[in-house]
Amino acid sequence: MRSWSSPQVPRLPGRGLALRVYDTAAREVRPTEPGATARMYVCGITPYDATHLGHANTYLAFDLVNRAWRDAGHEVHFTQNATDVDDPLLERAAQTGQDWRELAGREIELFRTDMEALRILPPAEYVGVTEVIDDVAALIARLRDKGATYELDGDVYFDVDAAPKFGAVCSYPEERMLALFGERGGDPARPGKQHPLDWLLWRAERPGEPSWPSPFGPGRPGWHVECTAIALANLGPGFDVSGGGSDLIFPHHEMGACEGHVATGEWPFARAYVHAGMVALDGEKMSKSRGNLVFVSKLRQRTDPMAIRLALLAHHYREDWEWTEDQLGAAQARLARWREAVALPAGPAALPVLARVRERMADDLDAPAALAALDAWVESARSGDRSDPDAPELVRAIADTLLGVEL
Ligand code: 5CA
Ligand code: ZN
Repeated sequence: MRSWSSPQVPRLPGRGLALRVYDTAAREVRPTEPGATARMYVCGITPYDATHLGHANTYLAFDLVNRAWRDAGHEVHFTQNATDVDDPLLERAAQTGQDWRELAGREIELFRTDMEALRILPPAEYVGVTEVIDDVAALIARLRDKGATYELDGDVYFDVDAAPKFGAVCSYPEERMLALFGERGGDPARPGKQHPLDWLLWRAERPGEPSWPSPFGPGRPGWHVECTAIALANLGPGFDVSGGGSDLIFPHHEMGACEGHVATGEWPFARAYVHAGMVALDGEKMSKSRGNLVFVSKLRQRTDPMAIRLALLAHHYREDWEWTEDQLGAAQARLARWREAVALPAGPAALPVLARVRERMADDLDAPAALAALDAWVESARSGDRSDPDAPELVRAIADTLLGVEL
């Protein structure tokens, strides 16, 4: 489906450093080592109740990856899905008496508008799951041919014992896996399964639910295999970064990695698993099911989206943090100070700022330190250091290119 439009990204003098990020699977910060084209898959929204600040925080993190790679001289091939058919979406549509397709379409459109306003670079492919059901079914058939599946009352399951790498992404003990699987859409207690952690690949048609034809009969795909199929079809195995919020580590990215491995025989499925922290409100993770949400579209009615972006950038992407209104005020004040400073006819030399921001961002996307480097330049400019007439323009470009903040 349609992606969203891209902001301009100015070229900076010189070249950015090789990006290092925290890889959940390796449990350490490691260099990304992409080829000429870096490949990234970021899990998209389930389109109801979009776009809240938790979503925005996660997509901003991967936008910083995208920008750092480009600055380092890579092309970036970025793919994202929208989970436009799934249990919670269908439940919400039923509760509110809406057509599920209309609900999904409206929320996806709102998401696009929010992403554009936040200057998030768009994916080359923005893929709705309902557009590619045949591809997903073909991947399930491949898994079946490898002997990794079984049927239960017409549904198709992945047999966890057929996945030699199971656990390699999350490194969680089985007890924790079982608890999270139950909380995050899995069915550990379903009678008849061979193992409680076996996961659904194809759900046979139920009365009143949408369904598509497939080699396994009419039905719809399970969640994890959708992203695996979309990533494989667009990026191929061994892509550079698989991304999402930390609530996707298990089961979603663990199970997706196993599907990719068993289907292709190649490991790793993604070379790095990168996860953003969770944004909370009133002491709890912001989530659609709890309803404790702050929407980007609501905030945009009363503030510049660049202030929203700055408020998010003030937290390291891996931090779990709580949204409070005063953070928006602080970001608005920072934005105003920065804009005032880059409007001056000259300022202190900015090449050292560029070097510092590049260095900090290449080290696992240390945006708070990058903001501090720009703050320091802004304070010197405001207090009268006017030695370099080219500096304000360069600072404007640094903020835009590397942080996505338009001044
Ligand atoms: N459609 C699936 C991924 S295939 C999904 O998780 N959708 S979602 O709408 O629930 O979340 C979209 C993205 O936002 C995911 O990467 C998720 O990890 C992230 N996310 C959700 N809630 C928060 C939160 N409170 N803080 C930070 N990120 C969040
Ligand atoms: Zn996903």
